[in-house]
Amino acid sequence: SVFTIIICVLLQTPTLNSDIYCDSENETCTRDISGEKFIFYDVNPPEGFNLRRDVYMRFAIMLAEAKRNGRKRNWHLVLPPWHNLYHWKNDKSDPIPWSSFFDTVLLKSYTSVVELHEVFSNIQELKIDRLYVLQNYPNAFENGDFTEKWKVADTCNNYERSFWGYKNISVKEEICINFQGKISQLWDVIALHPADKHVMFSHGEIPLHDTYGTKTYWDCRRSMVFNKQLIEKSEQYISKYLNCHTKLCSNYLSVHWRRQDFAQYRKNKVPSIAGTARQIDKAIKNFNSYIYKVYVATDAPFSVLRQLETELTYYGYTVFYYLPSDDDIETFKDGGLAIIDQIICSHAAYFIGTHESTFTYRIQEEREILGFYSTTTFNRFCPDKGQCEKPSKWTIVH
Ligand code: GFB
Repeated sequence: SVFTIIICVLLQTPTLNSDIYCDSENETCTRDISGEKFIFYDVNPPEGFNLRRDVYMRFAIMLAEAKRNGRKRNWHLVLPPWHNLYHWKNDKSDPIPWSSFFDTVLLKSYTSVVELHEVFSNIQELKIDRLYVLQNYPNAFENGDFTEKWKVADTCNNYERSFWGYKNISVKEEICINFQGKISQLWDVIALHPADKHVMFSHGEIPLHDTYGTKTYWDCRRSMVFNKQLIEKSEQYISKYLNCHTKLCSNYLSVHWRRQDFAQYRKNKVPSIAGTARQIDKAIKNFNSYIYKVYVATDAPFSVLRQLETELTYYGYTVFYYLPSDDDIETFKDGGLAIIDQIICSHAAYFIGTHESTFTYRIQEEREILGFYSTTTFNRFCPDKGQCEKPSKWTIVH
C-alpha cells in the first residue's frame, strides 16, 4: 500500500543506529531500532590468562580506534567469559564474567564492551551470523618477507567450538581465513558481509597489535583495572603482613617465580632453587640492604616453595606468600588468587620476574602505571649458568 511505501521511504533516511529491512512481497518494512552489532572472539584453548588479556587489548584498541575516527558507532565488543582455562584446575565449570576480575565500568569507559551475559539479557538464543576461523599462513615468510595479508582459505584446520559452555549459541556460517599481520585488517574481513550483526573470530591471538607500547596501547592498558574486591584484599595483606601503607612500598622485594612447565621444559632458562635465593640476595644487597622481606608469587608446588623459603631464611630474609583460606578459594577462584599475587608484586620496592612469562609482563606494566623507576621493575631471574639477555623494557607512554 501507499501508506507502507511512505513509511519505508521515511524509515530509509539514513541513521547511524538503525537497520531497515523491507519485504517487497508483503510490502512491509521493519526497522530494527537497536541496529547494534557485536564482535565476539575466542582464543586458542591452551593460552593462559595473561596472554588473553593482551588479546583483549588488541580487539578493544581496534574498536576504540575505529570509533575515534567517527566510524563503527553501533559496534560493541563482547568480553569472552573465562571458561575452562587450562591452568585453572579448580575452575572448570561455569563461565566466569570479566567483572569477577576487572572493574568493568572502567573497561566500558575505554570503549564499548559488553559481557556475554548482557547480550543475553533480552534474547534466549544467539545465532552468530559469521564465524571467521583465523589460521596462520603455512609459511609466514613467503619470499623471505613477512607481509600483511589475509584471504579466505582453501582448507580449514580443525577448530573445536565450545562457545564458553553456552549451549544456546550457534553459527549460521563458518569461514576459514588465513591471516597475518595487524588486527585492524579484521574490519576488511567483516566487510565481506556488511549486513552481519553478530560476527565472531576464533583464534583471536593470531592478529597482532597495530602498534605496541605506544600511547594508544597504554591508554587501553590503564583502563584494565582489577576489581575493588581484589584490590582491597591485596592491600589488606600488604598492610597487615608487609607493613606497608602506601602505593609505592619501600620495605619489601617481590618475585614472580614461574615454575611448573617453565621448570620442566625450559631448564636452561630458569635458575635452580639455590640459584634463585642467591639472585634475590644479590639483588637486595645491590639495591637496598635494609630490605629483609621477600614476597614470593609462584605456581610452584608448596613443597618447592618451602625449599626456597628455607634457602632465603638462611640468608636472613623473612619470606611471605599468600596462603588462601577455603573462603578465598571459593570467592576469588584460581584467577583471582593469581591476581592477588600480581597486585602484591606490583607494589614492592623492587621486582624480579621470570623471562618470557606474560604473568611477569603484566606485573611490570602495573608497576609502570604506579610510577616505579623502571630499574626496579625490568629485572629477571637468570639461569644458574650460561647467557642471560636483559629483559625488554616496555616503559609507559602518557
Ligand atoms: O598467565 P599465564 O598464562 O602466564 O600463567 P605465562 C598461567 C597460569 O599459571 C596463570 C598460574 O593464569 C595462573 O593461574 N600462575 C602462574 C600463577 N604464576 C603464578 C603465580 O605466581 N601465582 C599464582 N597464584 N598463579 C604461559 C602459559 O604462562 O607460558 C602458556 O599460559 C605457555 O600455556 C607459556 O606455557 C610458555 O606466560 O607465565
